[in-house]
Amino acid sequence: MFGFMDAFLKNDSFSLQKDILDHVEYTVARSRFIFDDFEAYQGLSYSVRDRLIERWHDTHRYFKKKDPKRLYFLSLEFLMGRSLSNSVINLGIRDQYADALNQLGFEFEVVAEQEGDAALGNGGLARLCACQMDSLATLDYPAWGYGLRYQYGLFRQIILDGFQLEEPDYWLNFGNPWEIERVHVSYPVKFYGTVEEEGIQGQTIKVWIPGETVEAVAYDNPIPGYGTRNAINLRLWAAKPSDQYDMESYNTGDYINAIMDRQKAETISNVLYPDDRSYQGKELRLKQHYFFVSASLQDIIRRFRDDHNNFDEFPEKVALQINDTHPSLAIAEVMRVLVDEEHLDWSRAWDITSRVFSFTTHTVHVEALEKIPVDLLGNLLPRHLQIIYEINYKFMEELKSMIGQDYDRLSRMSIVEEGAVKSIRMANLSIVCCQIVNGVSKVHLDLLKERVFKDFYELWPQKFQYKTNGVTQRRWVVVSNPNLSSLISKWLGTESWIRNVDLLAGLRQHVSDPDLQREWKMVKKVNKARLAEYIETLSGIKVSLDAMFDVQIKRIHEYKRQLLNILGIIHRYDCIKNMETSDRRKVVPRVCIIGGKAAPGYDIAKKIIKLCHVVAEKINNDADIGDLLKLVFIPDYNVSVAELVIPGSDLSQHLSTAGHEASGTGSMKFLMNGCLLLATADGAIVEIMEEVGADNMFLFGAKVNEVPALREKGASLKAPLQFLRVVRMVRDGYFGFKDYFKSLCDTLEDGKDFYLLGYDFASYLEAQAAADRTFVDPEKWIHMSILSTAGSGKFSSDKTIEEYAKHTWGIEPCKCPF
Ligand code: 26V
Repeated sequence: MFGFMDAFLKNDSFSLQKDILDHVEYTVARSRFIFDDFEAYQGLSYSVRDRLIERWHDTHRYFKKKDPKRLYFLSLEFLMGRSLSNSVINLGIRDQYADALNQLGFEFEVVAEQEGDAALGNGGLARLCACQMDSLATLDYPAWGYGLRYQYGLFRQIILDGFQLEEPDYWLNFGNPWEIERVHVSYPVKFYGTVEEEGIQGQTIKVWIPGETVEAVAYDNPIPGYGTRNAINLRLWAAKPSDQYDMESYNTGDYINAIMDRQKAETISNVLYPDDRSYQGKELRLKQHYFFVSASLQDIIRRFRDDHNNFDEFPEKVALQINDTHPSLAIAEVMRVLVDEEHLDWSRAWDITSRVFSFTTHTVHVEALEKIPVDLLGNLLPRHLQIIYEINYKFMEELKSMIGQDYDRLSRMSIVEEGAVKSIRMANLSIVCCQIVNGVSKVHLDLLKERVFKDFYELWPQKFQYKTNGVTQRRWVVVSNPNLSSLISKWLGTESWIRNVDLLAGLRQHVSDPDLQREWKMVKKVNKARLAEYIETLSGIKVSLDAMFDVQIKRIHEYKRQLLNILGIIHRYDCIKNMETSDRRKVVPRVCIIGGKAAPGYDIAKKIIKLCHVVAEKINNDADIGDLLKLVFIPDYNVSVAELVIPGSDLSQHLSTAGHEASGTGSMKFLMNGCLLLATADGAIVEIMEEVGADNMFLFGAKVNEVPALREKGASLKAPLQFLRVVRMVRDGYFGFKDYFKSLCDTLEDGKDFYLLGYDFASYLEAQAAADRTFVDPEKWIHMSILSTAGSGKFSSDKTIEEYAKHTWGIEPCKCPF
């Protein structure tokens, strides 16, 4: 008899080999007798995809049968990185695949290296979503991710003569085995036009007569959980021309131009905006937002309607998470559907809408909050603008009844900002509508309450919560640091920590065991060797494995203070140069590694990259210095570079001026990998201190509550002499490019040093000296390193997701049986 389970694909080595070869031959269309590493990657990936699809189908059939409340996670950005290793590990068949590949004459690691990164996001916010998707799948939550399928992901960073250049990331060039195109899942998305009034059953209703239609086509990306059969979906939308245009095209008589016009529709999902600093009112960007929101909501509502016909049940069955304000047009869109299409009265529609949405903000920077010019919105989405005005009118009335005629406060809280460019404040819209507004760390919530959203907090304190960010230990330890992963499992006597991260704390009881310490050190050494090899291939620089590998990798921003790091390196260089040769023996050798992209229009950030290169050039070629100090800039930092660099680092730096980093998640990845942190007490670092103990880290700098008063002091806040000296070296052209660096040095002058590099410099150097002292005591260092990993459990995205599920979304696990 052919049983149900027999229908599943088999995972023995022979079946896997056959599947890989079949895909090489029939999907990739290469001969099964001659194919290269890349074709092996393709064949392998398609065979993994088949297995993902099986689980995906079962999971969705099961969700449909059980009809639990579902979470829909809306984000304009997801930084997924590579999928192959993560997928086979989560499916529990990595070793079987490695063996099958071996039999075919290939090596798993080499084949996995063929995959490019899916970089559909800028930085922290986008990678967080990727980690959270992994946790949602692993913890069996009935969740969907929705995003945009950009054809061009985040630009590739090229370094030419030390300057950053941007190249397009046409990541789909070589195909993408991880997605499934759903030609039949598509929705029309409308733009422009006018709003008219119509009478229906004695009532006047508003009717939007759109002027342009674009089709949104779904591409599904299965996300497998670890240790479960569940595989959830990340559905990304691509824009295609709509058929509804055809008649018009024929009528114009200009066939070729009509086709070209239709083609323009595709530009909507063409490119990811690479600036994560401030929102510029660009029509294309707004179009992207609405395109994404409209398609996702049509899909969500269609699914809801399959089993329900009363929208009062909507909040019981649906949770909509808006990731930052970028998807917040969804609020107006749900209102439009309920009022205009479902003909619910306004207050019933508002009651439903305000119970489905929750909102997480990822910044403390007021200038990064989205503001959409009213003219732009009114032209592109006239009905939505009316709805937002109506929401605001009702909110203002309610507010007046609560706080009276305090016009300053009313205007601060208004969704509509008056001024030279009248705009819609999307954060205000989101706060007014959502029952829960989340920050991403404890400190972030404090800042939201005291500064960014103070007025709202005073009005609705109960709305404001925080869920400390987390990262997935599956990707950041199991996939990227397999040696450490095996070591942890060996010492804990179980692999269960991969799902139950609290178990990591069990390492504490072995922290003084010399065997663990030796093995721990060995793992680090192997990872450092791998990183050193990578550095040599990239830059030709040979680095010593005995040196401390000191790393700062993240987007380049003034507030993240890569400049402080570089000035510290110049200081170190200067000290070594001025030392007696005999004293140089006492210097702790360092390899300083910096990596990160600057937004293409961010001039100062680009200068910081150039400064790093000229300083590196000088130091690395100075025969006096040798192995005592090296500086390496790693170009084109992305998720897979992080996977290589993090396991191989000893120390990592998180230098944001206190009060500027909402959370920070890079620090958590280093922590899990046993790298020590040198950091300011900012964002989630404050909570990391609570978990691993301040004496297991190197902390420095002004505290969050000290920063405003320090800024008040302005020019009277004098920087220390060492600081003035290194800045002067740059200013005077010691590293060349004197004129070019002038504006960068100007940002550090007394009274202009907004990010307080001068003020924090002395304590930064002290923290660096403490790191040096500790490094020469390897036993102490390893001790701190083990305790870092042991204390990292709280920063797993599993924890974050459980909190969201319980306190924000109200969803329960729905585990698909085998
Ligand atoms: C912001 C903006 C602002 C306006 C226009 C376009 C645009 C595009 C992307 C972004 C995202 C920046 C926000 C971000 O990545 N925040 C980071 O979120 C992390 C996850 O919560 C957090 O750990 C970082 O501290 C925070 O900077």
